[in-house]
Amino acid sequence: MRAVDSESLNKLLKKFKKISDKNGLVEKEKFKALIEAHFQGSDGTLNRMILLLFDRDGSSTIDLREFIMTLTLISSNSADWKGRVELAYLSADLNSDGSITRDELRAVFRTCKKVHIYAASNKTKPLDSITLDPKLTMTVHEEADGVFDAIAKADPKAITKDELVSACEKDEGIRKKILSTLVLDHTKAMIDGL
Ligand SMILES: [Ca+2]
Repeated sequence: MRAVDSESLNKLLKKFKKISDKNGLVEKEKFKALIEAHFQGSDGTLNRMILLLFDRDGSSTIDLREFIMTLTLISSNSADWKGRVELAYLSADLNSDGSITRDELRAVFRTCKKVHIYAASNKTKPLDSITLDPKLTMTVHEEADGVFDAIAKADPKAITKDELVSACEKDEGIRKKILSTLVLDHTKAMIDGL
């Protein structure tokens, strides 16, 4: 992990203090409320994806160490694609069972499409007002399936972390698509706005 300068560390500490409870934790529900306020809407997959970026130990709460670790990783401009692919892996394994299924990847792609529409509207379209029509849903699923089928090797039903990392290493196209599922900029903006 790259070192954080003390100024940005102080900033992060202040933000964390704002949102954490008396036990020094950010509860899942509190975090969910922050996400829904930022995106002006409720999307279960998005809530889960962003929580998973932070909640490394799966405790459903975010502690200071997790908060700083993830934001440092998000903020670093380094070309550490591996670290980012690992984040993409964490947030796409929606049920945290250690692999990504076709349905999980489809759900992630659908949510990312909605987030892209939200961002492209300059945030004038609340996330809650965005639905994908059947045709667009099919297109998004085809895109997700294309990535899934290119990666799934040992088990055609699920992608492991090793498979994901190695596919991203070999194929820049896959890497780009996987990295585009990360909602890091939005997450950073959400925290910056606290
Ligand atoms: Ca899973």
